[in-house]
Amino acid sequence: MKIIYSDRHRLHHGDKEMYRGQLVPCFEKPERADFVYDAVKARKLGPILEPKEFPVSAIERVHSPRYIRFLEKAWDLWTAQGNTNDALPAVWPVRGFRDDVEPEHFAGKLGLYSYDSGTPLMAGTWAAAKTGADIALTAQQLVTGGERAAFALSRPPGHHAGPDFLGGYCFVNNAAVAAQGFRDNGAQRVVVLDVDYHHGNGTQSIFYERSDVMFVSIHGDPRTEYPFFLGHANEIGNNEGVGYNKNYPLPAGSSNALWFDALGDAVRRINEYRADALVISLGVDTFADDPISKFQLREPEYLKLGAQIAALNLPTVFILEGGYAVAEIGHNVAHVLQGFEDAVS
Ligand code: OKP
Ligand code: ZN
Repeated sequence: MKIIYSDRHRLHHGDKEMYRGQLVPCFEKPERADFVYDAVKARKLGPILEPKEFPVSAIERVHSPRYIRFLEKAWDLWTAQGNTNDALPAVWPVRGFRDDVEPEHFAGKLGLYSYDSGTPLMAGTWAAAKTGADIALTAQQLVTGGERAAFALSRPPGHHAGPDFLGGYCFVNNAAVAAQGFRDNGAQRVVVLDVDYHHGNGTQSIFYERSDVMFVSIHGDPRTEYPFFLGHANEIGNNEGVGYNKNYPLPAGSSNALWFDALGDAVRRINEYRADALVISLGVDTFADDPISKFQLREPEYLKLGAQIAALNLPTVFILEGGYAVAEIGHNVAHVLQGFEDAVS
């Protein structure tokens, strides 16, 4: 399959994130994409292509314009206050606070448009995030144009970014941008299947009241796992979207058998939905040795996952999300894509 990649991911290289009350080196770092690049290249999984550029309006199909305006100008506003280090939020409008008035002070703006203190923003963040969306849209357009599948090899990840907020290392929701791209290019029904260890709260929020994009996620139970405040089984959608959101929260430490039971049920539901296109939020922080996650997948499971995705028999865009066992992330991603390719050919 074709692989879409740009060096511009390097423009985003967070220094520290808040973790257990301390600022620690960011888990989400440029080397992640380098290892994935090396692995897909070594395995000759397909040609590696540069993204095309798309108008920002394509991103605003799933994110609010005022949020995107903020991302575009955030670094300039932050440095205008004399700051040179990464920006991290420290105050948020929780229950009962106003979110309709954008504060003038940058600390207030950043709090309004974020939900955690683990997602540093720097000079190149917007450029890297914009390129991530371009990569997702380039992959989607290739698949709309007849390719069986494509892989969007980008970072930072996107599935925690909601309609108007950043968080969880995510700024622009690449999977949502790709799903909307499919819709805007004629697909009637699109599925986003999120197999990252963490619930894709941003993607769920974007499509929660819609029946034309079904969101399905297998993840660590939010009672104990990040992002803690969304991802429960009883979140089934709202209004038009009722029945088109499906969560499989699994206990931290779950066996691979349990994980594949969930995938089997997800596959059955996806088949029933009769989608025209599929977007995979491909996080490999489900890996047994991931430093921040607690599932147990390894090579055989990643090959099997790829084969089961192929069996859905849908035009498919894979989007890179999490995976923090940096030295292994490339092999883990490559095994999913290899399992897919072996099953289609
Ligand atoms: C992004 B993705 C505590 C550790 C967890 C956020 C994890 C975001 C994961 N600061 N921090 O879903 O892989
Ligand atoms: Zn994750």
